[in-house]
Amino acid sequence: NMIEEGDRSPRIILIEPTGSTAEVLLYGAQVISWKNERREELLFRSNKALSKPPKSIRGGIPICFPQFYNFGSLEQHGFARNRLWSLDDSPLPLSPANNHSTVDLILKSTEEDLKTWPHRFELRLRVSLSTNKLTLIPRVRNTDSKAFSFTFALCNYLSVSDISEVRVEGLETLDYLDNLLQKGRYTEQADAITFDGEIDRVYLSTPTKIAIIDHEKKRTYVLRKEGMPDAVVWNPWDKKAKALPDLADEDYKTMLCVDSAAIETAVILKPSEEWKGRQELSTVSSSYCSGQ
Ligand code: TA6
Repeated sequence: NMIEEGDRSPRIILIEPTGSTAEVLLYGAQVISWKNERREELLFRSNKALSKPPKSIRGGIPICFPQFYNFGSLEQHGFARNRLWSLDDSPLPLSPANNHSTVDLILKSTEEDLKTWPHRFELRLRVSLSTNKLTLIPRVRNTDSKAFSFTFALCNYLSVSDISEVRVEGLETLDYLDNLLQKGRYTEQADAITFDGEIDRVYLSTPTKIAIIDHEKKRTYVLRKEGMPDAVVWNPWDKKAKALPDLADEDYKTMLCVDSAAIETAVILKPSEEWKGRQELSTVSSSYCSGQ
């Protein structure tokens, strides 16, 4: 076995016929790059990212499991993003069209993990790349003899040209939990979400489609999700960015996290049951999107 425990370098590179690419680390099953056919990077990744495990890289698409946030004795956002995953040798069937641009990864509970989270599980992630589209399919199987519950998120660090010019559509009128305010539910009043300060919210039971519109780049990211009813919206803004050791002071201007998540209602799995989620990130030019 050439892969050392904790080594962050082993990665899978997906390439599809138009030349777009994605890079997935075995460490955390973290997608750390997604480039379109013009080789433009679509995911934010911090240049100050700490290069050594156990901390996952700040950027790309880290996975939060078995919890989002930091309740109890489990580490913040769970341990899945800080473990070395393996290639899954028993994946879901694949359509021939996706054969060359898909990777299936798996993380199984270890004896060590059972000490902090005493539930045996198999967590799988399929990453598929097609023209203008990156699809992630997470699955969790209960391989234990008792039921367990978990919360989950795919944290999409999107690369934007200027956060003050970004608009998010699809979350208006929804209820949300606000990590910056006192506990409780709030209701979104704005027609679309724009950004002029720190934001850290969990929008609840969102529509399956959310659009993140980058006016300056004339690019719109469309996030479609299933099985993950909530959506986290996070930007640390200047003060919090300064406080984060793995983020440069100005980085908050060019990133926005919009996560697919199951947070408010934990997923409950009985023995041998499986949960499956799905998210598709795609890009369209904004002119095409307007009026939709
Ligand atoms: O809602 C997003 C969030 O939970 C924020 O509170 C912020 O801390 C962010 O995730 C990053 O968390 P991390 O553990 O990756 O530093």
